[in-house]
Amino acid sequence: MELDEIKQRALAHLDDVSDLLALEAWRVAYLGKKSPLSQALRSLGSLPLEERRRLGAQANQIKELLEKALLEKEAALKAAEVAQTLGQEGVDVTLPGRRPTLGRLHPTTQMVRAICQVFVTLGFQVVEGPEVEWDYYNFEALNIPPDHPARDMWDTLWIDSPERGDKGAMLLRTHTSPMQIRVMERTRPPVRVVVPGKCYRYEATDATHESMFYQIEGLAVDKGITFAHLKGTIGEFARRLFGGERKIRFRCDYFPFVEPGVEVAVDCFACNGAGCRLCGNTGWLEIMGAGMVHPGVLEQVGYDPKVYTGFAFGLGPERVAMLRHGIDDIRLFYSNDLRFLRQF
Ligand code: FA5
Repeated sequence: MELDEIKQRALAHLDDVSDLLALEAWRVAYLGKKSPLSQALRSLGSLPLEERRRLGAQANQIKELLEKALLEKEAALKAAEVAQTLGQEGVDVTLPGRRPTLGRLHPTTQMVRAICQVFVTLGFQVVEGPEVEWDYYNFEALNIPPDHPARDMWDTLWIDSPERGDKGAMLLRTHTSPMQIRVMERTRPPVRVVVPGKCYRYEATDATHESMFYQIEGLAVDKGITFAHLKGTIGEFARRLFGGERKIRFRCDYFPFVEPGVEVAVDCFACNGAGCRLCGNTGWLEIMGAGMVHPGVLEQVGYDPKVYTGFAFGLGPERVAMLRHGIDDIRLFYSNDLRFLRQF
């Protein structure tokens, strides 16, 4: 077969190729070892020199041309295949994208941050501490020895641990007050800290009690700190968070690690103080315990109670969030109902 004829036939045949399988057959037929072109190239050796040169150059030119045409056809067939698949799957690239679902902070986290922010602007530093504690920090160093009746105030979840050093048994902290000791142990006065974190109590849940909840501890120790500083700080905090119209009540309360001790309550938002299910018909919602740091506690950490005095408080951010948003059941916070959580 004439070289020119081989070329014409190959190109004409290539036009009819419509898939990759047929293209492979074409390659074998026109560029394979047994193809007329390969045979022509092989037979060149038997020709006279002049003719060998002329036909050799022509045959190589055709080979290059066919190889190029093969690559182009392959690319075109692959592109057509992709376009067809997209068409079948109904992909419409002009459609607007699907908006990804955005997460958000849990209402307790939002509240904890807002409360800490108020205290930061009042000069307090934010620190955190362990949720798994030693008896020593949770009770003993806070003036609550093993057989003290005040232990009944905190229904404790004890941890059965083989380790039992000089700090007593292991437990889940029932309040954030152990951090008062941990902070004072490693700091010289003045001290001004707030400590947010989770606490655990083995108690029945109701509209205002959870077995896992947050507290924010506050501690200020310096020369000349009085009860007036405590009242002023808490009053300022309550005004910033609840506005001027909510009433704040300080009442005597007992905590072994403060003297005197108080319970701070805000008038109930749900009934405006008239009494309802939420406030247990008292008209008030307790949000924190507080008081002047007990001299025995200061001595325990090596502070001289004749030189230094201080105040401390422990407040419940869920209770504050309930007051702020009008939530009437604390159990909603941790029952993972997105209809509730999405509102914040
Ligand atoms: C204490 O835990 C003391 N450590 C607070 C304190 C700190 C007093 C420093 C003096 C000085 P109490 O058990 O009252 O106190 O808890 C303090 C606050 O934590 C409560 O006012 C309430 O807001 C919150 N709280 C307590 N128990 C629960 C609970 N089961 N569920 C939700 N919040 C709670």
